[in-house]
Amino acid sequence: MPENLPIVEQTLEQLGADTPERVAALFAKVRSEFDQAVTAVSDEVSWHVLRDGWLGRKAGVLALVTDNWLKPSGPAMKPAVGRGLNELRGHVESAIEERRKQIEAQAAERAAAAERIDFSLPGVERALGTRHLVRQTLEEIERIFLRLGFAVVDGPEIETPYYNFEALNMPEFHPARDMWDTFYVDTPAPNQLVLRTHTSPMQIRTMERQPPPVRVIVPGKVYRRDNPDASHLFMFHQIEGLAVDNDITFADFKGTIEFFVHEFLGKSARTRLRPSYFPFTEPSAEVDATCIVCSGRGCRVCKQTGWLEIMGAGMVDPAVYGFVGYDPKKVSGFAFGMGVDRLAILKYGIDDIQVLMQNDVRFLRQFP
Ligand code: FA5
Repeated sequence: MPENLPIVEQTLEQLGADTPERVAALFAKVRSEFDQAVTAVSDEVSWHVLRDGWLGRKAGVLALVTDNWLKPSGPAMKPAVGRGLNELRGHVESAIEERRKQIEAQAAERAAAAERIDFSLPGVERALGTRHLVRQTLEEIERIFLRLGFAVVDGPEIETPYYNFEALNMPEFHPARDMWDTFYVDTPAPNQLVLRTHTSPMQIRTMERQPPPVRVIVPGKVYRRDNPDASHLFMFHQIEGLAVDNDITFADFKGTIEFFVHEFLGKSARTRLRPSYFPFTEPSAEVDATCIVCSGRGCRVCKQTGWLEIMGAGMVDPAVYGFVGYDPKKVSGFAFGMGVDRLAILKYGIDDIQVLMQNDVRFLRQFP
């Protein structure tokens, strides 16, 4: 109950209101108190206080007027009191309702103003993403081989042992399978699947699909159970190369690789071939490039040798042609498989291959 309205705590008798005029004067006083109170209401909270103070069932002003003025009054005064009370109630209820609408409208207006867009404000600058360094390297290598007339093809990352091993001249139990520590997919025995350990299965799939001549590169992910260290990942990228035609020689291979290394690492980079072994090439070689971190002087990245191995390669073993229906007496060719992640760290002088997979934006931002 509003503090400045003690009159509603008293009866009409106590107030000495014994004529309809005096009663009307009392109602007028109450009404003017209310009018002041309702204009002072400015928000939802003070509106609730006003409503409870005036319309509250037990202690609201109107309830007190009913209890203290109307109920105790005798038949002579009752009609005047009743009329006064009805008028007051009608006025109070409609004014309170009116005020509620005003307050709601004001709140809605404020919310709309807060949402209004100021087109003159400067925009929020969003950092543009960049292609990952490995992807950039893949694409750069692709461009070099596209210029040499190679086509780019894709292949599945989940392979059958037939393509990953057998057709590459490694029958079951062939010891060379141990060269690649393999992830096996959990499938029932006769339908064994592996995560490809290299991109070489695509040599077979490509030759199965088309007659010679073939000139393709195959970029993609490969998987091995290798322990990660500064030069090893268990998921990395290779680019397979395959060129098969009537009279391709080892000299063609050397020329192609030298061209590639000069384009990719620069004219001062040199290559060397070391004899090696792969079941699907004969002869086989490993290709080293001069370490560009130390220009061949020897450093941590090249383990003090001055050279970094960048690919395995060789002339396609005639036995492989048997798996794809090519005539080994008519065709010859070379194949190679290069480690893209290794080439990326070599080119950019990164001393730990694992940063390529950590996706630390502070690292990635250095290669816009
Ligand atoms: C192969 O995978 C053969 N398929 C390559 C090949 C293709 C030979 C065609 C002949 C003809 P190798 O296991 O050496 O070979 O891997 C090729 C390259 O992949 C390596 O030179 C190296 O650059 C890269 N590499 C190998 N293991 C890892 C690894 N754990 N992490 C990152 N790069 C690797």
